[in-house]
Amino acid sequence: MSTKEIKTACNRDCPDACGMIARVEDGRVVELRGDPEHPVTRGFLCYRTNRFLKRQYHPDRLTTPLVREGDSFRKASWDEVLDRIATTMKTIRDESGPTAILHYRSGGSLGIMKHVTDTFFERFGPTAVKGGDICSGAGETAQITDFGLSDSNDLSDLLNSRTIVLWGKNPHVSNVHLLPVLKEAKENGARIVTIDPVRHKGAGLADLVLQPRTGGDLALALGVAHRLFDHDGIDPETSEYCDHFPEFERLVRSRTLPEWAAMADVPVNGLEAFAEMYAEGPAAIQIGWGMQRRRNGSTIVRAVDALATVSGNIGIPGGGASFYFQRRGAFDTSFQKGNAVAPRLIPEHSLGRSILSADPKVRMVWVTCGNPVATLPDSHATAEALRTRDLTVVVDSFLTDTARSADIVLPVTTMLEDDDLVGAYGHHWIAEVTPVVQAPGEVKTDYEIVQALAPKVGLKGEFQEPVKAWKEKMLNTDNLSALVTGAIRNPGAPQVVFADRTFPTASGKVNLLHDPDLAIPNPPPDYPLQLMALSTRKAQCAQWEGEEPEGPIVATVHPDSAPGFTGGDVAALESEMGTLGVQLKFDDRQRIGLVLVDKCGWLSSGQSANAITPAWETDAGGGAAYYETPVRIRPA
Ligand SMILES: Nc1nc2c(c(=O)[nH]1)N[C@H]1C(S)=C(S)[C@@H](COP(=O)(O)OP(=O)(O)OC[C@H]3O[C@@H](n4cnc5c(=O)[nH]c(N)nc54)[C@H](O)[C@@H]3O)O[C@H]1N2
Ligand SMILES: Nc1nc2c(c(=O)[nH]1)N[C@H]1C(S)=C(S)[C@@H](COP(=O)(O)OP(=O)(O)OC[C@H]3O[C@@H](n4cnc5c(=O)[nH]c(N)nc54)[C@H](O)[C@@H]3O)O[C@H]1N2
Ligand code: SF4
Ligand SMILES: [Mo]
Repeated sequence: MSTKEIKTACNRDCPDACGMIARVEDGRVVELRGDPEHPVTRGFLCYRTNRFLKRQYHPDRLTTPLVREGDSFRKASWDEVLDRIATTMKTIRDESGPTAILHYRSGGSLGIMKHVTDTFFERFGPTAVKGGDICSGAGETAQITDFGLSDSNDLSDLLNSRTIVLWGKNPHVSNVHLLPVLKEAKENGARIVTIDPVRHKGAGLADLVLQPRTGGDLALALGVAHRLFDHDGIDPETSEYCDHFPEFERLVRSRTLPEWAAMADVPVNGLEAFAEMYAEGPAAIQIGWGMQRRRNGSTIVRAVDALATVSGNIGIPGGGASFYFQRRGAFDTSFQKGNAVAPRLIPEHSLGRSILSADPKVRMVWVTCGNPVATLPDSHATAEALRTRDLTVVVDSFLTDTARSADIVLPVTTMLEDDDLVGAYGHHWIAEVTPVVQAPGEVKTDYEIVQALAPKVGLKGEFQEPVKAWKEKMLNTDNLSALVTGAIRNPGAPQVVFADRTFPTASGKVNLLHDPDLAIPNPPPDYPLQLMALSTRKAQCAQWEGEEPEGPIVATVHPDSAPGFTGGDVAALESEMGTLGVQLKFDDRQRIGLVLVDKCGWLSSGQSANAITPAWETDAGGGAAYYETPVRIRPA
């Protein structure tokens, strides 16, 4: 028996980008564990990747290309499918121009090599691509507007904080490698505040818990700033490095502190307690990704940025308003121009309806690293849009909801078979993804698919380069060889971002929020509850590790949100878009008015919250306002 242990990295859409060690026996991975030498991974993986081998060796994995025949699929050869795809692509480009082809890529793998697939479509067209970003577009746009850049102090810098605010963030589920840092910070004497309308495990770490109304964070941030203005908590140098400071002060003083507290629906003494802790800095705010998926999501992040700035917490150790780490910061992908040259952007938050109504028509869609039918709002429209094109190609390793809507499905490698590089959006380390085992059957990597297709559409040259050449192009060679022995810290990443208090904005100063729309969207009286479909530790978005839930989806509510029902009841959850079967679970720690379910259940299992979620856009950045769907509970 041959046994070896190989270092690799996790490429999943997760802030942590863990270092992993794969134990391989006779060509089969028998164990995956966290790399103890990776300073962020610290030797452990999350619940879902600890179970990844179920997915790796799942009997449903696709091993050959599939071609639609009526309502089902037949197996086909690569030659057959690639010839058909190439012919269709060229015909559509001749007849309708490349804008009639949409290349849609999501976060199935955060590998940097996936940019090469984008490049292929750019060179062939450029074709249409998605516009906006449903995941983090609102928050990133907010931070770019305020600071010129969205980046964070080093993760370990939290150990310099006196106060850490988890603002709309659930690290026990979505960012588990933040937990050891938080625990260490606590041992050093830091206090933790959690601010989330949903009561989750993070509250257990906290010295103060606030549960504002959803979207009320804007008022909460301004209320805290109000108290800082009245209690000597403002950095005296603020006006030197900020634009719009007087307007920001006017905005903050346009309401009294109790009025801001009422708008946020938190007790006045809770807001005051938070402001007192925050004023005793350095104070770091960890801005969660969930909070910005709202119609006022970008404004909320701008208000939080402004609070962090005027309190003097930007550009200092232990401070910050951390939303994102520049995960591509160590890589040069300038060979690809992206949205700058794309002739057409199809808004991601409303992908299905936007394809259906596009004029001129979108005739072909290529989906890679994504399952938009399950994961984007308005699942039925997305499925219909994909089913009604001249050609829809889906590249995946499972017959997902999206693959089921395709004409051709191409089988792709998993992260244990791929060859790539990853950066993280939750820390500054980069690592190499190593193919630890061979792909089964006729499975190819995304790059191998492009390599095979390129000559058939008249693109040669760069797409015949080996992976190593691309990696070297994207990262300097010395670093590439350093990566073989494990992760390295991006040498260009700051320890403290904006330490010199100059900002890559037009004026070089922080652009403080000053003229926001203060309205907080409310559900209408006939659908008085709000549906929030949130991340679960059991799944990576719509990848359920072979444990897809069955039966009605569990909906957690405060008992007063469902009068006349009892916990355990099966009920119908209705929105204006349709009905979802749910089983009610009562939890009186939750806010009245919220309905909590796991995100990204499959449409084909009747579990898709997105089937009843309208395609609402965030106020900036083209995000999806996932968590505002007005619903009501009816007897089943
Ligand atoms: N286990 C697991 N981990 C994951 C994922 C997964 O599917 N499963 N998904 C990954 C992905 S795609 C991403 S983008 C990241 C981040 O994934 P997210 O799921 O965005 O994670 P969080 O940043 O924790 O944000 C969720 C929190 O935001 C809160 N929130 C929502 N609305 C509001 C509001 O109005 N105010 C406040 N204060 N809070 C609000 C929710 O109640 C929730 O606790 O995690 C990744 N990690
Ligand atoms: N209601 C609601 N919906 C949400 C969210 C929410 O909070 N609420 N969260 C949203 C967020 S933050 C995000 S980021 C999206 C995520 O949306 P998606 O990115 O669509 O999520 P996944 O289900 O992870 O789909 C990724 C697919 O890529 C495949 N894959 C994995 N590796 C590779 C590879 O190397 N190549 C190819 N071609 N495919 C690969 C996987 O098998 C999987 O089917 O979901 C969003 N949807
Ligand atoms: S999904 Fe995230 S936490 Fe889990 S192993 Fe991958 S990078 Fe680490
Ligand atoms: Mo995401």
